[in-house]
Amino acid sequence: MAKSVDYSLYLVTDSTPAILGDKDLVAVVKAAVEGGATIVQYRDKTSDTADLVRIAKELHSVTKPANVPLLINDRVDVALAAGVEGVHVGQDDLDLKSARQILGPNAIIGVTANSEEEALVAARDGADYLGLGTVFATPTKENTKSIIGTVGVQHILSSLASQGHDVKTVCIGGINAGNTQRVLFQTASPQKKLDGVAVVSAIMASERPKEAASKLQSLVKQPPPFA
Ligand code: TZP
Ligand code: MG
Repeated sequence: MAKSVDYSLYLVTDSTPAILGDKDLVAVVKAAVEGGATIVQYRDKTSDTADLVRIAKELHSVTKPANVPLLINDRVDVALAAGVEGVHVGQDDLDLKSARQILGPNAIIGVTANSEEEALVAARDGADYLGLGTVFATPTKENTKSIIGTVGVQHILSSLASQGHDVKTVCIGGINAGNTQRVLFQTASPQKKLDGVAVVSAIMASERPKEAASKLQSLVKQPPPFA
């Protein structure tokens, strides 16, 4: 049974000065949630374990009252220790089945997939959602394995549908207010469309994260003008 989670505007955090600037991480996430982010992933590649748990708990204190799930990037142990709703794992992280064993059936577990094969395996193994991408090249994550474009995302969605998988999907990489509607439109097939878009810099780098989230949320919900 699919969990009832709104993936429409998925915020992935970034605490690096190049993106966050001198803003406060928790304040930005709070503003983004107020603006319309529906799910948040705490992604932090530099803090030590104790800080990760502490910051995750702080973020949870702003996401939980809003009923917005908080997931932790990479680290199942941190998700467990902080008592958040789930994790997002990449292909090189703890495997999905082990993450599920540790966190249990109610946890939200997402997996990065940038090929049809990765997507089908993760769907088969019980991922709640897939993060598809990288869609467009982005300075936020330079060492991405491959840029798959909207064509690549559409291909994966079609093969998931043809194999009967109802796993939820978002895409990530270079998504912003200027291309959100086009991405949703160009990746959709009659059988399956994205459940949302995932963004880092479009919200985290904004001086007005609440407005940035609100704009993105309205774009995700509106049919594109060229449909
Ligand atoms: N995974 C693939 S691309 C990416 C991640 C975490 C970064 C996306 O950042 P932005 O700023 O939304 O392009
Ligand atoms: Mg990872």
